[in-house]
Amino acid sequence: MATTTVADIMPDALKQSRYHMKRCFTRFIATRRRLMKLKNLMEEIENTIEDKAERTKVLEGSLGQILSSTQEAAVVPPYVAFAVRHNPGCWDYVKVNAENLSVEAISAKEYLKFKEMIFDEDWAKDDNALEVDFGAFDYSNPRLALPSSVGNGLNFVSKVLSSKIGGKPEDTQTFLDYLLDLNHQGENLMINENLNGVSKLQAALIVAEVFVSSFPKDAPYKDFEHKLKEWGFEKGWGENAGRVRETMRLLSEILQAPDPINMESFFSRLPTTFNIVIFSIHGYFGQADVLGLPDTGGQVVYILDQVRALEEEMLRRIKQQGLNMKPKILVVTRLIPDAQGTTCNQEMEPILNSSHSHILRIPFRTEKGVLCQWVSRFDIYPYLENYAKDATAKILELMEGKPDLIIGNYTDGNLVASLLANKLGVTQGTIAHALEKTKYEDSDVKLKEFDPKYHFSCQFTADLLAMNAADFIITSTYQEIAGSEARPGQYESHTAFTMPGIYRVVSGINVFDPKFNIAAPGAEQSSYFPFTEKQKRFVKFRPAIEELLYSNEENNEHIGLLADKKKPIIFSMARFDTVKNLTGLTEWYGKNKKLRNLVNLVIVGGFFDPSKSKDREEAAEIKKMHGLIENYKLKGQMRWIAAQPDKYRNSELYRTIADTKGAFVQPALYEAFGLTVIEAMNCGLPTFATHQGGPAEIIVDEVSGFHIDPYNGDESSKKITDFFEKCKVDSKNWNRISEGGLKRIEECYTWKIYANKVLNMGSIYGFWRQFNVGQKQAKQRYFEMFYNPLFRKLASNVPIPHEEPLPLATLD
Ligand code: UDP
Ligand code: LCN
Repeated sequence: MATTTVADIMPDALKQSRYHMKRCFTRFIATRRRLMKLKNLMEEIENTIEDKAERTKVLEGSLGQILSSTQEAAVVPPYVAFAVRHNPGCWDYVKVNAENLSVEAISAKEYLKFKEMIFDEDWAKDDNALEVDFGAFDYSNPRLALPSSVGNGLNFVSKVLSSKIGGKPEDTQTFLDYLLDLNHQGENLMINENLNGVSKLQAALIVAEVFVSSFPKDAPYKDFEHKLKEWGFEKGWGENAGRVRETMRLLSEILQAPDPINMESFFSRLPTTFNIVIFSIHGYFGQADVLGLPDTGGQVVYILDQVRALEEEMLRRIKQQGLNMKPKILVVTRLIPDAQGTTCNQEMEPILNSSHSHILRIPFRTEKGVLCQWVSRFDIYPYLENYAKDATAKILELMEGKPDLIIGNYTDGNLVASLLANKLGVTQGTIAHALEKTKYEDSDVKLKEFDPKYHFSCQFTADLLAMNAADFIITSTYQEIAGSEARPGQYESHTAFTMPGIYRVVSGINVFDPKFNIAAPGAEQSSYFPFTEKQKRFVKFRPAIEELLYSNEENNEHIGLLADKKKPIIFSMARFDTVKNLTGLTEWYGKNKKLRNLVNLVIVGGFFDPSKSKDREEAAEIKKMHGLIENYKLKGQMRWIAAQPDKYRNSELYRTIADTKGAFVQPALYEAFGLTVIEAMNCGLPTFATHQGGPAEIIVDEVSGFHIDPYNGDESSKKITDFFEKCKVDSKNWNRISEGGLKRIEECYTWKIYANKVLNMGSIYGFWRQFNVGQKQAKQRYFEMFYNPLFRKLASNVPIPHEEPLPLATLD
């Protein structure tokens, strides 16, 4: 279907089954549902063509192919408009006249209008309704073509850059100007004005390389610094003669005939990044006792581990460059005066196990003063503009100048990062973890229903602005960008969508944009290491863990008992959200007698008194869990432990479960990435994880763990049962999966791999910006046009809590 469109093949396909299709389309029109998902279409087809053999025949061939790739259909009689996704990122839209089955290709815009007709007819018919078209600025930018290359932007950009540098002289000059500009607080690095021409640089490199070769490889830079400086070379080439020579050779080769491998390697050596700012604003951002507080989960773990990894890699690179400056990383978050016993009311906090990284907290300011209490991430928008202003001043003061790289985290952090990066002209990366849009079905077109509670009009606008402003986007998985065969990606869902009454996005983001890069996080390996590394084990936690799992007492930390202490344990740990599906797992276990005989169940999460939860979803889950324990009489085989904030103890808990020859189960209905999955795998604990989202990519089914279907409990619990039955007869089975998991982690999921990739992105996209100056400026203007009249207005509709704010002076 790559060259022929759906509009080309659908007429014939319909003709071949005209009788049945006529009836099906009549039924589509007759049904009261106007926005139909694939499952609804199939149900209607099943009800219309009752004979199975007949139906199978109709659904064979191209008609079946089109229907199975259909994401949804909008029914506006006499038309049924189809949105067909034949490959990740590749969509076709058609409208079919239900009366005569004529087919016509339509644009994304026309399709969106069909949807709007269902929810807001006046808006759909308004010829002057606001349309957003970020694609209009991308005319000159190269794009990836293959769905399989999506998320590999760095590699693509290196290729494009090498062909540019080897091409027009003005592009080579742009490269030279970039090198001439490299400095640290005004001090030149790499080259100075003496080498301001390409041929001058080439000639100097030849002489310098011969000169440096006369020194022993380990001779320090200072031994030959003086001579190099005379020729126009500054510090930054390397710490010793060997390294300097290699870097010079790389540059000579690039200037002679550039190639992407040398480009990437040269850019990874360039001294470009010393100061980084990371915005992670919402939630309780702290280093202890915060996990499990509202809006506070894996993102905090991710940012703190990310900082440590980036700092380590920056220190390594700075040393190799022969420089002695110290890197600085600031994680900028919100200061919450009413800190609920956490450190979130402190302005500055050094990041543990780092030497040069800090948390900087800046309060939310309103007209009346400083906001004391926590606010939900959904209500955060009215404060962000002042926040960005206050943050800018403080960052410039603390860093004694501009940062080299600004990274945003989640919608709020990304918007503030964009405001700051635009203002200061600094390279910007964004991270989303999980975009909210795909979490709630039809959250765009049903805006009127969702907006009062979630303020998605603000959130989707902020997301759209930030993803377009960013120089590069870091994602944890492919599915986050472009989904899977069956399901559109989180970013992909921002390509074309509509919020009736506000605006219609005809081109929001393109998943083939080379700004997308997959850099998966890791788990901090000094805590999460294999259970077999006996000498490293945190033995001091043994008694506490023994008590937690096996004591006969029930208290406010654990309820339920494990009568047979010899059985392996299946273990799960998560926030107590509905989507995490811990109650689902408990029910699967409760129902499966075989599994109950084979293993015990341990769940960590939440707490036991639903009346103490501020979160409606959490309270409902707690009640449900009590009900399940009761109904399935689980006491004796199950232990429910309240949320555990100590990561060191938790790591030992994973390992203790591995000692029992148990398994970790992550049964979420949807999981964006799933840090617990890689934590368990790092500890050598065989893992069963949801196939909905990130874990489907992390685990290779039956090699490094297992995929389970959270919507099919019987099948999933059978898969777990089969594993433990097999382990009983073949003891090697458990080890095979444990080792497979560890191997997978080493190959793909470590913070070292992550930090290396992200710093390379900072360096290469920092240069890539120079080639797109005009386009970037135009986009920035578009950003401002949107931000000023539209986003500000939307944000001003979000209510500010009534509580008395602190007067500003109180915090000084
Ligand atoms: N976690 C924890 N104690 C708990 C529940 C979770 O320390 O009681 C940690 C867990 O070890 C992991 C993070 O919180 O590091 C959860 O991250 P994940 O990506 O699995 O889910 P999220 O909460 O971000 O949706
Ligand atoms: C948010 C989530 O929902 C998880 O799936 C991720 O693992 C976490 O952030 C860290 O990226």
